[in-house]
Amino acid sequence: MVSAGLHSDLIAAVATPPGQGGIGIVRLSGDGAQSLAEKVTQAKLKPRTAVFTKFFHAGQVLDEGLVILFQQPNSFTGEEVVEFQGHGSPVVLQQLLNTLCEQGARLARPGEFSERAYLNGKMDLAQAEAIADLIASASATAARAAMRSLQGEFSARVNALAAGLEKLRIFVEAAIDFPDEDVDILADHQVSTKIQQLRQQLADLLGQTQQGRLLTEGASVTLLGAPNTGKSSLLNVLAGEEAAIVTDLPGTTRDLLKVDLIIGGMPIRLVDTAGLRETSEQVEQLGIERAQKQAQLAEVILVVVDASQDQDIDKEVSRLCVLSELRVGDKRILVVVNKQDLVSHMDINTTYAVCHVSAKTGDGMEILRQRIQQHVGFVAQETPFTARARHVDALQVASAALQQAQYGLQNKHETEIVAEELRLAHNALGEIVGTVSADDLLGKIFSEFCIGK
Ligand SMILES: Nc1nc2c(ncn2[C@@H]2O[C@H](COP(=O)(O)OP(=O)(O)O)[C@@H](O)[C@H]2O)c(=O)[nH]1
Ligand SMILES: [Mg+2]
Repeated sequence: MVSAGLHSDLIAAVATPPGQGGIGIVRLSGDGAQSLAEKVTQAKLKPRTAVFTKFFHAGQVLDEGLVILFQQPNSFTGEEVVEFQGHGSPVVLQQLLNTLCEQGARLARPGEFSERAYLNGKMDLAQAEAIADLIASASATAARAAMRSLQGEFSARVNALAAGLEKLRIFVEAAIDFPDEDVDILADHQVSTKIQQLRQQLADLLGQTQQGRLLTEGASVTLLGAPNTGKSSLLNVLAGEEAAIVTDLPGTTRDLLKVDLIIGGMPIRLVDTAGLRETSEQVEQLGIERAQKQAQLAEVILVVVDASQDQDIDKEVSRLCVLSELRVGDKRILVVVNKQDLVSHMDINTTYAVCHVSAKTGDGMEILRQRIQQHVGFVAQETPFTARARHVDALQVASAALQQAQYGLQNKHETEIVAEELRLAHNALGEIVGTVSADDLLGKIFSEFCIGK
């Protein structure tokens, strides 16, 4: 971990969202924050005490408001921090920021306050990420889960596993360093049992982490089907607004149309696409190519068919799969039989997951929402914490390494391999919380934050 001293040049940023508001906050962090703030306010600041004062620039009053000093290390960043709470005018806040920058501060990069909090040991990496997740949370469920991550519940689970792994590594490394010991430590069932236990705990954590990732990052769902089956109508009903143009002319939708919605607390990006058919029309053909690409990327593909067309569903879906270059039987497919209002009976035979709806009457839409949720694999009503794809990847790396370690153990001559795989698993866990981290990883994580966080 980098020491505080290396990173304490003075940084400043507007911490409240852009636009007008009752209050606007400028945050200042680093060595000399107090003396700069006292110069700008001509007031004497006391730690954790709100001081009502004017903010000056070149003898002129810019604004007035509250100023609060937080002394090192008892602040968000762990450095000397001052918060200026003025009026929420973008112009005035910018002027205050300019004043601070003219007198020794510089503009903070996105996420730099959180990055410093991490570098100064105020929180680990997963907790810092949880701040961004909390700010971006799209539902109350996601916000609660992000808060639990921020409080360290996810990190604690990772750390517990890392501690177990560390103990095991010490044991195994000892076996390598002292090969002449009478007992062959690795032949002992203890190591195998322990690896098995860790694998189980890792699998449990991975399952919950995947749920947490869905809650944070959501899933991409694409509507696909022949023209006029009601894809755009379904998008409008699910979105609760007339986002897409609906007509009875085939070939209306050409561009991809994306709407963000929440289903069961989970963010979903729903994408409407051009109807699949053979066409010589150039623009429509380009739209169809986009539809194909989008379907490749989707986590769930809603293949929409028209109930009033008397057809073999499996055959129709296969035909659409060929048209869109998908594998027949693709597990991501959920067949949506639309226009149920036009048929009196339901006699449908298909090997796909299927759902009957009417975009016109709204029948079956609630079940469709549930099916989408199930198909994405989102099950937990109350997900214990938020997580990211990065965390899922790291846990998968750890899991694969433990499996390799177990193979190595079965082959008694591979003590070094067991040790190496355990080290890889341990490292992967360290990357999640940031005890093991590459600089480019940090840069990538914090650059996704907004400025002032
Ligand atoms: N009766 C009935 N008509 C529908 C339903 N859904 C869509 N339509 C009609 O089908 C036509 C094509 O709909 P649209 O959403 O544009 O289909 P798309 O080409 O797949 O996007 C329009 O005239 C819609 O009003 C439905 O559930 N029942
Ligand atoms: Mg359409």
